[in-house]
Amino acid sequence: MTKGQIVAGCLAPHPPHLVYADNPPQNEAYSEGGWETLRWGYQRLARKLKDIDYDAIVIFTPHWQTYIGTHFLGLPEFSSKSVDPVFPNLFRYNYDLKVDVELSEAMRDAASQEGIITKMMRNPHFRVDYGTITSCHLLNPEWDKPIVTISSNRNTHYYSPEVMIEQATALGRACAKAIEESGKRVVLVASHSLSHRHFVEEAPLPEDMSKEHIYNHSQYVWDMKIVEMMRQGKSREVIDIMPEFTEQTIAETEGGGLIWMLGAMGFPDFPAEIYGYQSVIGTGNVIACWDPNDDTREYVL
Ligand code: 2X7
Ligand code: FE2
Repeated sequence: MTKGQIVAGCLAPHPPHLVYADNPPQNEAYSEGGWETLRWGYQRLARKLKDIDYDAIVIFTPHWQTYIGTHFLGLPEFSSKSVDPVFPNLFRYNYDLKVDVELSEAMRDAASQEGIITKMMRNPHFRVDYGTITSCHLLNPEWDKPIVTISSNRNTHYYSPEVMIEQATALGRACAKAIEESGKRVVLVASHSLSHRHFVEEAPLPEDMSKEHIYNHSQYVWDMKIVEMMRQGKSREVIDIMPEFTEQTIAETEGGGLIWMLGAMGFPDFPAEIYGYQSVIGTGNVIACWDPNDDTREYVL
């Protein structure tokens, strides 16, 4: 069997506002648009992924929070309505998604061998979190690939950012090994924002772009520092300054997604493709892709 491989790694933020702004038939809310910089960036990345031959999407989300170990989706299908608990006015999305259970179990086994506590989610009534739904919808609106969601074990809160780096890196290594042995071609997705302070009051019209801006200048400066390092291929350095970045900007990196993904990819030293940066209700969001193929990697923005 040919070795499996990671064919792309995407940093894919999941503000539900982006799905709301798109008005897909699955979402019950209606909008007049908004956040085009991110949505157009997502559309471009989705077009790139269409040209890549791959079997499954593996996504790590900070909105499936588990306190005892790392959990993996473990049934072939999940369908329900996903409602954002903070923004139910924007996001009530009817989903029906397929899971690559074989790959999920293989990653779980590999993670267990690394000493990580794990569990398969076998409850058919489990509601898949809105981070998974939003990032997957925007990267692959056709939903024509099976996915695997991996939960975020709360290492940062329970222990420290340093322990999260250790654990999420080990998990990434384990997932990469399982992917290699599976023979499958896989897209990895870290679903989260960068800086994460957000306004506590919503504009009367959420998509009123005259009200949208980054929470404060220091959040912006931190985000740009991280984006610049991504552009320069300094993924290890991004991880090195992550504890301070996370603390200063309450960044959603605390969930471990980016660490997991870069760890699985062996901390790439090639430049990330940047597809867009924009604030959503004050948070900082970048869409980025690490394409390991020298022939297809682009300078996007
Ligand atoms: O989960 C989110 C987020 N990460 C960023 C912005 C707004 C809402 O939800
Ligand atoms: Fe989030």
